[in-house]
Amino acid sequence: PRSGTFAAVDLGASSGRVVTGHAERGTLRLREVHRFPNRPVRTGGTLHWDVLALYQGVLDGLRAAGRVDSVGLDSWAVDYGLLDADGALLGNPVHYRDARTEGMADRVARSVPPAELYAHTGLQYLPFNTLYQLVAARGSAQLAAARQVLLIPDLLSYWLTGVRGTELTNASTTQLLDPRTRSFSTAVAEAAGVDLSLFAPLREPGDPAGELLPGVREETGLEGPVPVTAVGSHDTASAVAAVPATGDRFAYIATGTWSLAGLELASPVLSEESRTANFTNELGVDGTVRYLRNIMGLWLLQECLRTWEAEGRPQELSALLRAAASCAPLRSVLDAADPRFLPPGGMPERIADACRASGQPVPEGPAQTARCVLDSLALAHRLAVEDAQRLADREVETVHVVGGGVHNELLCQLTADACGLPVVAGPAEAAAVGNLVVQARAHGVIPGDLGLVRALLCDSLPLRTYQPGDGHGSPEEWARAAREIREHR
Ligand code: LFR
Repeated sequence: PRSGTFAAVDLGASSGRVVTGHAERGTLRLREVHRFPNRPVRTGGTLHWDVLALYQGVLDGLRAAGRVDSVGLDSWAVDYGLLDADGALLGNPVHYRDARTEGMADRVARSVPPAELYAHTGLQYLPFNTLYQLVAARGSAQLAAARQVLLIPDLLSYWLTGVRGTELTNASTTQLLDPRTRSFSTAVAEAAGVDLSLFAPLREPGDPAGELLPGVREETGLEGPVPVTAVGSHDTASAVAAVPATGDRFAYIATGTWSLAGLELASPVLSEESRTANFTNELGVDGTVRYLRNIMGLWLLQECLRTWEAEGRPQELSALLRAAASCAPLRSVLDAADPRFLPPGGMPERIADACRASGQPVPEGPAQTARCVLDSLALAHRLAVEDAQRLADREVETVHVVGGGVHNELLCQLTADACGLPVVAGPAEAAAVGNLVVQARAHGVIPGDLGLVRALLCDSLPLRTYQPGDGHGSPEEWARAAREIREHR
């Protein structure tokens, strides 16, 4: 076929959207047809995802999309739902920011030493990796009754199609997969006491994943068979597939609730140095490895906004960012990769505490706090880009910023200044775009090679370049600040 229309379901931590993409003659036309909030709910002291509300949002979005040639789903990683022997969901999936995984990494370390775990899985330490969540759930009635675990996009895909599978890029975030063989690690699972038979068979981006069930077609008003296609169902895998890069001398930063900063590689880096630098080897589309570090991202700012709003002094984002842009650069900075900023609540106070504890001036008011967050993010971006190049022995000339942070001009400019490299910003809806191109390719509408896909994206999407050195701090000031963060890690 010469043309086709595809629907991407992309679920983020604070909102979900359905975007259609019409691919024709080497161009891709995007249309956001539905956006809905994603509001986590705390019950009985546990933070959950409202997965039925999300599924409803998916159905509403598919109805709004109208006739499409295929549907693909992606979301955040690591979280899952458990199914009983009848295929029914057991309880609401738990949010990765829930505190139940506290202490689980230490428990796992008693049977699998961290160095060994890294050598087998290549995954950075994050307290919420699926492995730790499954260990935290051990002994619960729910896990005892479970016959299947489905990662979030696979769960929604199952409800749409009745077909169960485990998509590979997202499976790579479980800390149970070996990035060298791209299959589950029985050695790790056995040592940690995880039952791998709970996982449905692996499938790869581009694989067929069933068709919409008759009941789903009825509810969405869609006619005829509608295939579901596996995509990079980890949103970051889809986002990286959509990086509009030419050649391979680039780093990427997928910005949103998180900043995921690193390189695309052909094979994993499993050295001990890489482990202690907390770099991860997640799997990407087309046999690639996403070698990156998780940075707290705009979550830091989103949480501040929530607190100020609750305190009765709501901030308008664009005015706040303008005020932040005229604050003094690098007045105080914190380590934006520090997992202590993971839980929700009281963020302005926690930021103030971190500055006080490291002997820096405490930010006064929202503008200085926002500036502290953005300077810190830009610094964390620099450190990740620097470290990734050293650890993977690769040099880059350009930094691509994709995802929601593309709309934050100050963050893009500070990132260029901090890295001392040009930043190419766009697309903002990178995960949806990556989702769409993998479908379009699987259905023969655009070329197969990832390089050609990226060339197509360069031509179809509006991109903006930021040059370093616009006066937001000198190279020496950024270098000094980076050194200080590094020394206090
Ligand atoms: C970004 C993301 C990150 C993952 C985090 C938690 O949306 O998918 O890649 O580490 O969410 O799942």
